[in-house]
Amino acid sequence: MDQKKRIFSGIQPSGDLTLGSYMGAIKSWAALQEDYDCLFCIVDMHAITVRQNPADLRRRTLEQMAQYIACGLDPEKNIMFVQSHVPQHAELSWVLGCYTQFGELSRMTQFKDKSAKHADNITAGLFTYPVLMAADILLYQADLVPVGQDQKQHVELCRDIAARFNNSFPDTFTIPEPFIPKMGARIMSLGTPENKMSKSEPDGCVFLMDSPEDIARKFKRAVTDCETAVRYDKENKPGVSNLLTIYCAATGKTIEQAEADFAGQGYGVFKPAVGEAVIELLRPIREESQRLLKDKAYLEAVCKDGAEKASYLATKTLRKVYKKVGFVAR
Ligand code: AQP
Repeated sequence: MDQKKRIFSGIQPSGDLTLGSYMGAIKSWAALQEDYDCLFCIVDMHAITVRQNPADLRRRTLEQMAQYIACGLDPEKNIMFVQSHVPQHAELSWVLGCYTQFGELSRMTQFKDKSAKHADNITAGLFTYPVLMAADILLYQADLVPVGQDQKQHVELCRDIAARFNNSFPDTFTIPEPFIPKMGARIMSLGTPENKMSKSEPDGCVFLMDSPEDIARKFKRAVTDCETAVRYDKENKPGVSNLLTIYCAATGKTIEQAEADFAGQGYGVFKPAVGEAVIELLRPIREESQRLLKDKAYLEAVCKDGAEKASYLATKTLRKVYKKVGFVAR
């Protein structure tokens, strides 16, 4: 029997998970778990590349595990773990950093964007973030990395680092491929639909744990335009197009069906209907997350079990890497 391909994927606990995190990433991960050998990580070490409140980071990490499970990721089928519980990520990151050029990291657009946003705190960690991401992937010899458009450059760099390392030390790393799942939708902010819905920018975000009342209110206030037609036109009608994308992702309808549903009805009917579809989509996820969060011992056990399984795989790679670069065996 063919061995399943391995996938590594992670989300930073840098804010509460949003509708964008779900529709753009977690929902498609859930569809992959049957056919692939998946590792789903909560990348808390990446989150501290910008300042975090420690109590919030701790709370969000456990909440994120509950939400992964509530969204349909199965801890029995996948390796689900917290990045900082597996110290090999930091260890491999150091070695890979010594095989990465300063110039390569300087060209990363996410570094340029984030350093502009956090101009008072441009840390070495923010600069070397892609090296840690390469370590996350290469540690597990992942074949595929599901990524949004904004992370594609980082996966390209990871491939370059792996190829360079393999060139000096053959057969060390699997070269991973970026993988853009078919179902992934890019969800924009409800307030500024030109920008991505981002969990570290709460304005215009719908969070997975929002109450139905909050969701309804947010959709009623969503920015649209001064026309009345519900029509998909990303260029000229970014707000309405984003709402249509959300409505279709929530209901499984096509854009054409959705446009037909609201033909001649105006935004006063359309916006609350999108809100309603999202309320029903998120209701079971919120309720199951709340149930799981009451069972802290279970969530901690999932994290512990995941870290042990991840660590077993990570140790094999790290041992090989240490030997190849010339470190004396412990
Ligand atoms: N709005 C979105 N639409 C579609 N996909 C999204 N993702 C995030 N927001 C949307 C996808 O989620 C995965 C993990 O994201 P991440 O948290 O590791 O990093 P990010 O993309 O930088 O997410 P945020 O919410 O914008 O976080 P901050 O503000 O902390 O940087 C990725 O696959 C991403 O595409």
